Amino acid sequence: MKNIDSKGHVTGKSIYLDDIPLIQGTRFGVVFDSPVAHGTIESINYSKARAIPGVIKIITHEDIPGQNQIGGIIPDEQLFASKEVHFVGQPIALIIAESDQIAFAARKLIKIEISKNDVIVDPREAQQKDQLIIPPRTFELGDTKNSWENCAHIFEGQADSNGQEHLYIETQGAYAVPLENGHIRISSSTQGPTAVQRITARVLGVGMHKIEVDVVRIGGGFGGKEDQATPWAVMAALGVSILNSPVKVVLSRLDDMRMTGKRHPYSSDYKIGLSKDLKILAYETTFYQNAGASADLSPAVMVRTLFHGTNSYFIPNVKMTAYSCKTNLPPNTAFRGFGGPQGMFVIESALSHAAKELSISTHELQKINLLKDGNEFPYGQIADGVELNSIWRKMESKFDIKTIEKEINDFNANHSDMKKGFSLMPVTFGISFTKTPMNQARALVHIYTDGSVGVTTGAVEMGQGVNTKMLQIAAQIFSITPKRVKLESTNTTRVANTSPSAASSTADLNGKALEKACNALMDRLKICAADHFNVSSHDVAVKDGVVYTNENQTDLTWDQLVMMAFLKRICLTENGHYATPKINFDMDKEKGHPFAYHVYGLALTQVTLDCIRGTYDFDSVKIVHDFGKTMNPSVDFGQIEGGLIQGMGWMTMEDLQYNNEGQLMSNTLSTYKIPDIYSVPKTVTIEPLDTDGNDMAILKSKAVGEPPLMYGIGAYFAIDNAIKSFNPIFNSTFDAPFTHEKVLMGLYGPFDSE
Ligand code: LUZ
Ligand code: MOS
Repeated sequence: MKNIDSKGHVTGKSIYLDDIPLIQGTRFGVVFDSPVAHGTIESINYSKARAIPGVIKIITHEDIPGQNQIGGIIPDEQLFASKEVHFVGQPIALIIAESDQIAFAARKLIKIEISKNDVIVDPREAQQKDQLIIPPRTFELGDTKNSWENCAHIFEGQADSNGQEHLYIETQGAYAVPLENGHIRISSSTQGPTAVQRITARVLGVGMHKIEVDVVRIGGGFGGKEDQATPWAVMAALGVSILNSPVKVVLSRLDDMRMTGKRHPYSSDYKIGLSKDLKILAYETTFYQNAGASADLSPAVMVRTLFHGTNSYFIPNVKMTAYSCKTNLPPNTAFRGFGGPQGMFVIESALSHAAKELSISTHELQKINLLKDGNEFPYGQIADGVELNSIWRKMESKFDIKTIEKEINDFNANHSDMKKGFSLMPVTFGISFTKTPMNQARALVHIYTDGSVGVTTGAVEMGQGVNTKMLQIAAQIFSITPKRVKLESTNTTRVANTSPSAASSTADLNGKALEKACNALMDRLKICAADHFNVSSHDVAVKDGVVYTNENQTDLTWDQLVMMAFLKRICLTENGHYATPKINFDMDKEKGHPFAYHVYGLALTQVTLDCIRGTYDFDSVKIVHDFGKTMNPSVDFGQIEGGLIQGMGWMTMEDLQYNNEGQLMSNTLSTYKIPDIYSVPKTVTIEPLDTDGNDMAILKSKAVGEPPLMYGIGAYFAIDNAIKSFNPIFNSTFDAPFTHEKVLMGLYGPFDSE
C-alpha cells in the first residue's frame, strides 16, 4: 500500500499547523529570548516595545497563573526566565501583537541588562566543576579490572561526536483557541500531545481536562518535538488564558535554530583490550554528554548511550560510565537514535584504532566479535534472535566484500590524487522506551452504521508513514478497502495519556492497541453473524466485505452485518489498550530486560576522496537490514534511506558550532549544511534479510525509525580508511563530523599545532 499521504504531500494539500484557517481576532506571539548564555537579569525595559501600535501584551513570568516550570524528567526549567538566564535563546517573554511582523519589530526595541557569569560550553569542564544534571550511571558486566592482564593488546583513546540540528521542515509552533468555560484547544506541532497537555495544565494551574491537544500531522520531528514542542504551545495557551482570543506562536527558522536544543555532543574516553586471537576481552569507557542548561530528556538519552555502548559485539568484561554535564547551551534533547549513535561511535572508533595498530582491517575485528544468541548485554538482557551473523554472510554473498576490497586497493595503487575507502557498520538497536511504563498505547475505533470506520490512536504522523500502517491494520482485520477507513487526528480527548511518538515504537505500540480494538469488534460482529446463520462464531469469517460461514460465501455483506449488529444494540465502538509484555529494568542493579526485541543490520559504505581538495563523494552504501516481515516495504525502505542520509550528515557535513560565549555560530542554512541530493551516495542498495519476524513487532514487521541512522556512522570510517591510503602517518582523531577541512588536515597532517 502506498503512503496515504503521498498525493497530499506532493500536491501541497496536506494540512500542517500553518494551514489551519485562522479565527478572526487571532493574535500572534513572538518570543523574546536571552542574548547572553549565563547571567543575572538586572533590568528589562519593555516600554518602547509596548508603545508600538498593534502590540497587545507582553507576557512574562509574572503573568503565569500556575507554575513557571516546564521540566519533564526533572523540574529544572522555567517557561520564562525570572532572574537567571542559562543559555542564549532562553525565553524571557512573549510579545503578542496583531501580526507577527509587529511583534518582531517590537522585539527589537526591548532593552535588557544582564550581569554576566562564567559560561561553560565544554562537557568535560562542566564535569570537573561538578555541574551534573544527575549523578553518573555505570553499566558493568564481568570484571574489567582483572581482565587487562589477560589482554594481548590494549588501546586507549578519545572519541568525540558533535551535535546535530533537527531541521524538521516545519518549525516549532502551536495555535491555541479559547473554548467555553476556560477550556483551551491547542493545535501543536508536537510528537507528544500529552506532554503538551500536561505541562500547559501545570503552567496555567488548571486540570488537564481543560486542555485539549490536537495534531493532524507534523512536518518532521526527529526527536526535536518529543519534548521541545511544549514551550511554544504553553505560551500560546497562556496568551489565550490572558487575552481570551486565539493565539498563534510559530518560530521563525532562525529563532528555532537559536532557541531549541539539538542532538547531544559527546566527548568520550575508551580503553579496549583484545586477546591474542583478537577477541575483545575488556572495554571501558567514560561518556561526557553535553546536556545543555537543563535536564530536558538528557538523563534518558544518557542511559541509551550506555545501552548501546557495545553496539553489535559481545564483550565479556565491560564498564561504562556516563556523565550528563550541565553547560550553557540550549538544553539538548531527543534526536533519532537518542544517545545510541553517540555510544556506537565510540566503540567503532576503538575498533578502528585497534585494527590500525594491529595492521588488519577493522571489518575482520568486527566479524570475530559479533554478538550471538545467548550472549549477555551489559544490562543483563540475554540476546536472542540475533541476526548479525546471517546478515554478515548475506552481505558477503551479495556484495563480495573481498572483491570490493581488492578493487579499492587496485584503484588506490593506480591513483595518486584520488583514494577510495570503505567501511562496514553493524547496528544493533533495542526497541522499547527504556523507561518501561512508557511502553503502552491506546486506540479508539468506531464502526459507523454504513460499515465505514474511524480510527484514532496515540500515534503522531510526522512523515514516517505511521498512519498508513494504522490504516493497513484496520483494513486488514475488517477485510474492507482502506478507502473506508479514516485515520483521525491525534487528539487527547479521544486517546488520552499517550507516550510521545518516539523510540521507534509508535507503530508497534499503537498498532498493537489498534489490533486489539479491531479484533474485539470483529469478535462481536462474528457472534452476531453466527446467531443469524445459526452456526458457531468460530466458523464465521469476513473476507473482502462479505460474510463467510464454514468457508462458504453467504449473501450477507459487511455493511449489512454492521447494521444488523447496530439494530441488535451491539456496541460498535472499542478502545484497545496495549502494554508491551515481559519488559522490565531495575535501576538499582542496572540490569533487566528493557527491550521487546532488537533490530539488526549492516551497512557497507564506499567513498572516493579528492586528495587535492579534501572533498569526497560516496560511491555507494549497501545495506542488509532485518525488517522481520515488513508490512510496508515502500514506507520502510523510505525510513532506511532517510535515516542513513541523516546519519551520514551528522558524521560528515553538519558542523554545529557554538563559540565560547555560548552563541550559536552555525545559525543559518548557509553556515549549517545538511545533505542534499548532490551529497547523497550515488547508489543506496537495501537487501532485506528474510526472517520469521518477531511477535513483539506489529504484524511481525520490526521497528524501523531509528536503527538506520546509525548506518551513517560507516561514512566516518570509510573516509578515515581512505585517508590512511594517502597519508601513511595520518593520525585518526575520531572527531566527527569529518568535514572537508578535517579531511584536508588529515591528508597532509599531522601539523605541529595539532
Ligand atoms: N524517548 C524516550 C526515546 O523517552 N525514551 C526512549 O527510550 C527513547 N528512545 C529513542 C527515542 N526516543
Ligand atoms: Mo525520538 S529521538 O524517537 O523522538
